[in-house]
Amino acid sequence: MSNVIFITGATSGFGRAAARRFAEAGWSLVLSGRREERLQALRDELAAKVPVHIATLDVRDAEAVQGMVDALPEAFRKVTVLLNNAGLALAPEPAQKVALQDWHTMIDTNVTGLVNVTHAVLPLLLETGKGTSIINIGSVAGEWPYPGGHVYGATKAFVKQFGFNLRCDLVSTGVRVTDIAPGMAETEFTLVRTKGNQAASDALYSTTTPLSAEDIAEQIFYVATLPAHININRLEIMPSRQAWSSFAVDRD
Ligand code: NDP
Ligand code: 8X3
Repeated sequence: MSNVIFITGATSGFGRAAARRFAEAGWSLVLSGRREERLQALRDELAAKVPVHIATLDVRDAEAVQGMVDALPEAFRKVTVLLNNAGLALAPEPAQKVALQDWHTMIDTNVTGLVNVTHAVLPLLLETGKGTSIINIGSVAGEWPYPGGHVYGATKAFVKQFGFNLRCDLVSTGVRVTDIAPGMAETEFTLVRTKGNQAASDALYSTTTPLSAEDIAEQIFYVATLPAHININRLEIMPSRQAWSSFAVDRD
């Protein structure tokens, strides 16, 4: 029986690239996201190579998440990797200008959604046992503050700490936990963050060399396929053309 990866947010960016990378290696795929037509297109692309199960899912809906996991066909229940990737940033402006709803949407998706999926899939990982992994997509924003990061960075700090705490409880179970924390990567992330501003997205990425979705998929694959006795706790990855900046100081 082949390994199974369960991916949230498989319709775009890192999630879609990961689906392609794991398919190349013969893994069975459980692909979820809200945009059904994209899931269907990805299944059409990959189903000739590997078994693919698709499910439209909003990770914010705990009942729907549990229902989807309960309804997984037998061939997809022996989950080897849970890739908690679905997430988003909104409102890249100062905190004092941000609508409360945008903060809620980030918390509901990046925190509550990730917790919903982890809680529902964990029993399957425990059943599979040794060598399985929960791979959470955090961010450099979970470690390093920057202007406009407000709740987004805070949700990714939650992702990191939740993963570390999970490790403490899962240490004897064979289930590994990793926080993969990318820096700037060109996906639909900025298009979503700016609510559809393609010019802003192009401007951010076009004058530097960002990470690609495939770069991160390769790191996910690396972490997932390490020998069972190795756990990478946190993997922070930036483009070589991105680094930290100096502290902001308010002056007279
Ligand atoms: P994309 O916008 O390209 O992909 C985001 C994915 O998340 C989509 O597949 C989207 O699917 C899914 N998603 C969003 N909201 C929900 C929801 N409520 N329920 C289910 N799925 C959802 O961005 P990335 O690939 O860049 O983002 C993936 C992860 O990486 C996110 O957690 C992001 O925070 C993180 N990240 C991104 C970085 C970057 O610079 N790109 C850097 C560091 C971290 P759909 O809309 O179909 O539901
Ligand atoms: C987002 C990455 O570089 O915009 O998670 O903070 S960055």
